[in-house]
Amino acid sequence: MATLGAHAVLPPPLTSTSDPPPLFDGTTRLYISYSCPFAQRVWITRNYKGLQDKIKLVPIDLQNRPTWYKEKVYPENKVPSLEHNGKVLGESLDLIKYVDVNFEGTPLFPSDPAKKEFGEELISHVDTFTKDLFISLKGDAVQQASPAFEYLENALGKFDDGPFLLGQFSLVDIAYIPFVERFHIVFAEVLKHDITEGRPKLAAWLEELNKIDAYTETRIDPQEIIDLFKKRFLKKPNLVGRRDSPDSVHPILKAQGRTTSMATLGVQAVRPPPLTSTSDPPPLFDGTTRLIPCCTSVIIAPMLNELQDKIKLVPIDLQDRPAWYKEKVYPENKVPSLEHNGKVLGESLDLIKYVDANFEGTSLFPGDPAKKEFGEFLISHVDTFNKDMYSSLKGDAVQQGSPAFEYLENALGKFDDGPFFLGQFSLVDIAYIPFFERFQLIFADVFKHDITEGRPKLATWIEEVNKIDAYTQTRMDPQEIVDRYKKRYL
Ligand SMILES: N[C@@H](CCC(=O)N[C@@H](CS)C(=O)NCC(=O)O)C(=O)O
Repeated sequence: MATLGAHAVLPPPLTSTSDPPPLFDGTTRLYISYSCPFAQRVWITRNYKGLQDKIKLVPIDLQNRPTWYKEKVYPENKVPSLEHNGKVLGESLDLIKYVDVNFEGTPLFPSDPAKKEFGEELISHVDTFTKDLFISLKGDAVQQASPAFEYLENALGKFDDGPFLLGQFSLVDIAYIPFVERFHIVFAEVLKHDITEGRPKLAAWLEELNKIDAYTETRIDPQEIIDLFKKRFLKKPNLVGRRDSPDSVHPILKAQGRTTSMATLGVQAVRPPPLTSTSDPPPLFDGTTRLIPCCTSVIIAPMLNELQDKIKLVPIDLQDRPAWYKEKVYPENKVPSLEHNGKVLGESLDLIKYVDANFEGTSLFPGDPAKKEFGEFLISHVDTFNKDMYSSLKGDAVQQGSPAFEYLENALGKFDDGPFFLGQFSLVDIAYIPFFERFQLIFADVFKHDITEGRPKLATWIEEVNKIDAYTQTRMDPQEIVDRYKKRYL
């Protein structure tokens, strides 16, 4: 991800075994910890004013702090601190003003008296604001934190010459954002609550801030924030309870147009339970057509064709696979497979075509030669698409995944008689959607990146696909997808 990529070029933190820098040699040094929101304020200020060459960043490892930091640099032993002109200064709110006034670069505090006064008021309120947020975590966080976010929403309405707290970007935004960023992530991930919901100004503010490199370069991995909060601030059982509450709707579910969680949809309830190593085999080759499904793609076709009665769904538990599956059903021992007319067939891309061609119901592949050709081409590309996506997860995913999504965006421009790849919904959409669904979740959840941003056709496509019951019925719980991916790929 971009933010992690940025860290790659940043210096490693100094630890208890690191030598001190040549102190008081005339260099201006900003001591920070990469994960400290207070330090982040000064770091953003330095970046925004373009002072990268003037103020040297010295990250230290707070968990394994060098003793010379307290003894020789900053007796308070906290970050941030700034070594400048033979002195060391601390306190982030003082430091952002100090850097703004004493260094070159765009001034970050307005001179207009009304803005100045309101700016001072907001800055003097920020400690109360953060304290209220931290306290909210001990109770019903969503409810108790609400006044703090409402305060910001109201403050954002004060000046209308820009989306920031004083209209234009200023030290006030810098004072608030490191904390809002953390609570935004934690509320979304842990409490399944989007703090920008019903707060359009807050939403716009975050969106605009996320366009400012000086800030985005200072962000840390959201997972690190979640882990830290879980460890330090989120031990209360009522919060853990909320996580699994069937009433809470994951923000990404909402983004996908779902208004209720999987649990309340009862989707799992109507699906037969997966067969395990202790389950008896079904009465094989008795004339029943059985589909052993995997990822959702191959289930969709029968659903859409209303073939539920014709094709029996037999899920198996891959983690605890019945031995008879390999021995008697499908020697490849993979899913999906289809038992039909005394034979067992495999390979999802072949199966979707097979089901489409050999069963009744709406045809899912167009007869038009141009569409047919492009459809075949897109289907033959889906494995490459997936491979590219999986390898992007190993690097700077947002950047490396981009060409694959651009490919889809372009493909969606080919036929204009509908929002799908071949205009109307077809096997091509079915081939891509299960993977797209997963990557959309992972990118949103892990990399805080909306893959439909700047890709209007892709946004419409996913919106339209999400209206198709045959597909939505096959979706898994997003949290399960995210957890699995994190464990396996990230
Ligand atoms: N009020 C200070 C707070 C700084 C602060 O608490 N920093 C934390 C890291 S986020 C720290 O250095 N903690 C180390 C300690 O307290 O020993 C400021 O705004 O700069």
